[in-house]
Amino acid sequence: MSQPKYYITTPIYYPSDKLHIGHTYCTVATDAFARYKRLQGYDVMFLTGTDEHGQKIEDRARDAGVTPQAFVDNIVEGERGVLDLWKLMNISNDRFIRTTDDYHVAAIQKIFKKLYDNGDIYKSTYSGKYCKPCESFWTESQLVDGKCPDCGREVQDAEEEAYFFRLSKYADRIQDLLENTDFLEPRSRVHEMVNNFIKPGLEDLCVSRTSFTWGVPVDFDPGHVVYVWVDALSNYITALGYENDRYNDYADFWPADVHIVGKEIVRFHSIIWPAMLMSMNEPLPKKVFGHGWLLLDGGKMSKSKGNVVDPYILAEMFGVDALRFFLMRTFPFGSDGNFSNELLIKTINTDLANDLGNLVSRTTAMVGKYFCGKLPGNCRSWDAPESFDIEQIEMASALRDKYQAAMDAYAPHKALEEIFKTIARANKYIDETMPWALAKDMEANGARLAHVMYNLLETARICGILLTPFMPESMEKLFDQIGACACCRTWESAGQWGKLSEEAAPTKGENLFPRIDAEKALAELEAAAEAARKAALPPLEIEPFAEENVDFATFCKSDFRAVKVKACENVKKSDKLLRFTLDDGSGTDRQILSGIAKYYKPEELVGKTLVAIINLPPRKMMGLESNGMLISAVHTEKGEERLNLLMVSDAIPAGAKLC
Ligand code: ME8
Repeated sequence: MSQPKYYITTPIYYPSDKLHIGHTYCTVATDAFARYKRLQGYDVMFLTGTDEHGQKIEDRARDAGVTPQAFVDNIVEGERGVLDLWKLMNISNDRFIRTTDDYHVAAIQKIFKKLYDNGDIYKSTYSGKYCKPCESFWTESQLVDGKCPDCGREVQDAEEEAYFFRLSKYADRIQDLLENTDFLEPRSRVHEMVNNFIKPGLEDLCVSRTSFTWGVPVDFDPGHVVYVWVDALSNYITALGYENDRYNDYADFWPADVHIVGKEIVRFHSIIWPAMLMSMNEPLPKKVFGHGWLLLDGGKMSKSKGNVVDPYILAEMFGVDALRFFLMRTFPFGSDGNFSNELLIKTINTDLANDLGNLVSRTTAMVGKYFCGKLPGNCRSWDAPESFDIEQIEMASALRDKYQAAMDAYAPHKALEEIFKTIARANKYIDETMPWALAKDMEANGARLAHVMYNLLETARICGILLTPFMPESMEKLFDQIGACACCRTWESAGQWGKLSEEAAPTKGENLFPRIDAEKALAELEAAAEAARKAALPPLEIEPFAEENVDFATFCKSDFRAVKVKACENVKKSDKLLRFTLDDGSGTDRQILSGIAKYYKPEELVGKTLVAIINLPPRKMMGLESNGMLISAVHTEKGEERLNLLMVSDAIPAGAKLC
């Protein structure tokens, strides 16, 4: 019998910045579903990739002084780029598409032409706002305070020639699809789509642009590039070989079983994408699932807010599996959730180090201690089971079905909750059976103790199988420690109590999930976040320019002179002030106090020729009189204020006037 097929996708990522924990959340979830289906015996196609066209990328590349292709290549393939991150996170995608791949670009041109030939794409004019200096078109909603979001200057009304897709034609069919099928989940998203977008009237969609060039060219009308969402959404079929010869899996895998997407792009996947497929007469995906966002301090993470969480740092500190587990265990998949380092550490310590880790290490240690690592035969059954024996066995035996129901409902957090209830039950079972008391008289209680151990190992085995999609590497270690052979690591065996061989030889191995010292870890994370915040700051900032003019006569009143430093010392009891004794050319020493001790050592300034304004009224500081002010240049670098005293050539005599 041929294996059933299963096709699952993640959104393809914009490589405009490095990916953060929010992106990782979506891909880890999809990976867990893909692994779950493989465990069940499906022939899975799991697709992810990158969405590399559009004005944003073109602009970012220009800012970086590189070509758009070089820019995206660096974020996708470069060090700690998208590919590196998915490898680190153990993402098991079967295919990776880049929308700049030649086969995809050629297929997009064919798809655009197909929509055009079907009469669903027509030429018209797109009206928007235009910023002349930037040569950029903007929509009303993209403006910031009514001005260009890039340069802040005034914009003007403008029109550009563009192609439009007849989205309005499909409004009724899409409303029916959303309301009367389970195409879109969770259900709450259906109301949002219908009420916010369809009922107010679905407008035709602008699907080509002429104001930038970084996109797939419309081959029958030079100067136009295909709208980035038409390009991006089509990845789900071009990656299977639709309208190209690179792959040949369309017949096998389309329609997709599910597109997993974040909530803000549900609109594109549940309205525009089905309309495009309807126009092309292709089957619709079976489901779109819109997950929630990981929030930080109640808001969405974004590079511009400087509040992104770096998955590399977390994976390196806590381990890939622990991070994957935390993301899926903690946040209900369809809703938003607040990320915090405290929560991450608490979850790892409670669930993994305490509950699961302890269950495995205590059990394998006891088998080692009481039975030299080998249980006696007949340990599977027991003639006079206690109520807690029965409860433990029944709970573990029923676990797979409950888990399956939760996973099939896209509720991985519920599947994990069931597993951890079973693990908590097993730890309680140790307290109830008191193996250490039984071990005091092995002759009388050895068989009973062996049965208790078997029940614990068997519970760990079943939980281990069901945890594999979430923590693949750690569960391999768990299986090795409890002595589970290949045939009792399968999906089928997770539904069968008693599959672990009585011949199994458990060994206590390394600690699967070491306990985290929360205080130390939080301090390290805070230091790493601070370093990242600093790195994200603009490299150089200067004071804004004065808006008001001074008249020339006023300016001429300021008397700037070259002064030579005769002596310089720290002012007692002040960590800010330096006291300068200056030759200003008058024949009498001038004293100036300056709050620059943070920037200079007094001795390094002696002999230098500086600039001072000398006709400010005298001022007292720390009991000393200051007659004037030394001129310095101030700017900010990576968030830190820098100051440089203005020093001029020593050839300039003391007292020379600056004008
Ligand atoms: O949207 N929490 O790409 P993208 C949870 N290229 N998920 C988050 C998140 C967060 N804090 N931040 C981002 C795009 N995501 C398009 C997709 S598909 C044909 C084209 C999720 O890189 C976001 O919801 O901006 C989306 O599903 C995914 O990361 C990619 O976002």
